[in-house]
Amino acid sequence: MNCPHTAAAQTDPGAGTVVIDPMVQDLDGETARLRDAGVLARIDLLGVPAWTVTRHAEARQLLLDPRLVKDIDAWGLWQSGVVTRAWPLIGMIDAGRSMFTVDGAEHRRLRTKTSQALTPRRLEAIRPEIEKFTDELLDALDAARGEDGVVDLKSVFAQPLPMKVVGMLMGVDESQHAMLTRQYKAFFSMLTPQEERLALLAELDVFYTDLVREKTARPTDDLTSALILAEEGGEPLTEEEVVGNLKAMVAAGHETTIGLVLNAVRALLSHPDQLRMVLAGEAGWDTVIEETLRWDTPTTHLLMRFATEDITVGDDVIRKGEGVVVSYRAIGRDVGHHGPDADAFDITRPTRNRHMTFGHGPHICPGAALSRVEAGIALPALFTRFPGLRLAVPDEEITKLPVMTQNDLTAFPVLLG
Ligand code: STR
Repeated sequence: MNCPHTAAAQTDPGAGTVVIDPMVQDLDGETARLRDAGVLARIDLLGVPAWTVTRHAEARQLLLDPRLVKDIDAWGLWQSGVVTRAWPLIGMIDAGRSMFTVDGAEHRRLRTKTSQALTPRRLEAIRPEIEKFTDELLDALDAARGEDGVVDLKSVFAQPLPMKVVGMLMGVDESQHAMLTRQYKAFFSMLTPQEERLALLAELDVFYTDLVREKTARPTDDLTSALILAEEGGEPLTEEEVVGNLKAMVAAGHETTIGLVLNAVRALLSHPDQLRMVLAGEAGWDTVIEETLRWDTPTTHLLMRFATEDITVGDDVIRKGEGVVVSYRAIGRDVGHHGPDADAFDITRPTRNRHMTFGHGPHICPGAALSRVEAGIALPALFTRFPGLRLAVPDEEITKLPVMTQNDLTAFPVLLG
């Protein structure tokens, strides 16, 4: 697609380059093309060239390589002004100073408190609250049934649940959840004009900065307050750093878990024999969660890292200053790692737990355990309450949102049975 917003739009993607479709019309076809393009593939992101890594082993190696950094100032196309804030994907990279954008010792300083707050043990304390949110949303689902019995599982259940959980963790009031849901939907959608996206990011910055100032004046029992409070020996984070971490947590905690829950329900409804196994107790819900994470990853492409030196991968060289994307969907479908049937959903697959959907190395998802707890509560509760749950339309009619980096469904109409 030609992108009128970028200076790079004039350059034709070369032969062998996979053009990533902003409308996400054929995600499986695109994933197969990426896999066929090699271990490292050249991609075109709305007129901007980058590398992507499509294999498990090489992605693992690159994610451990300190020569790849997240600092946008290491990007040649940014330094030269070819990529500007007019590029629709810029918000995925230039997201302010936080644990998402910094490396090395500074990264550890920004991240430690967050990862410590999200260990499986610490999460046990909030399990009852997640169960309560789940029950309330199941009631809401029941009540939202239309005359034809149809209800959208996304907007009434899968979407509000993670927002409530991350809102509680970070101390974001319920009254703001609808606003945040609306803003993130517009942020991720490629149909949103770039001026509008930049405006909403600026509004969100004001919102989060106000929230951090409020918590600084009156700390409460949440992770945002914990990030603000300096502790003996520990170096306090600046206001900008707390704001950056807060917005990273809300954006990541909200958007990715929707995908995990919906994709798991969709996979089970389209593989009724496997749903039967789980309901009969022959396989655990954890097998469904792990196989969904591998097969239908919430994050399709993770933008972006930059080479601070030339890096050789097989026959290719990533030149200093070039950008590298990690294509988690292609990696989950790596036949070299998961076997020749990698494109099949199979909860009994031996490599089911050996996916890399949460990343690897220093930036590995700090919310991984939280998302597993959320899905581990939501999925069994949903199928226990509504054993006759089924899709209200043929599966082929379910569409993806026009979001290039996330794997997100437009809606998920169901009959509760
Ligand atoms: C969205 C915009 C913003 O304000 C802050 C961030 C930082 C964290 C990012 C988030 C982004 C986009 C979705 C990400 C998340 C971290 C994990 C999540 C990339 C850029 C994933 O999809 C894995």
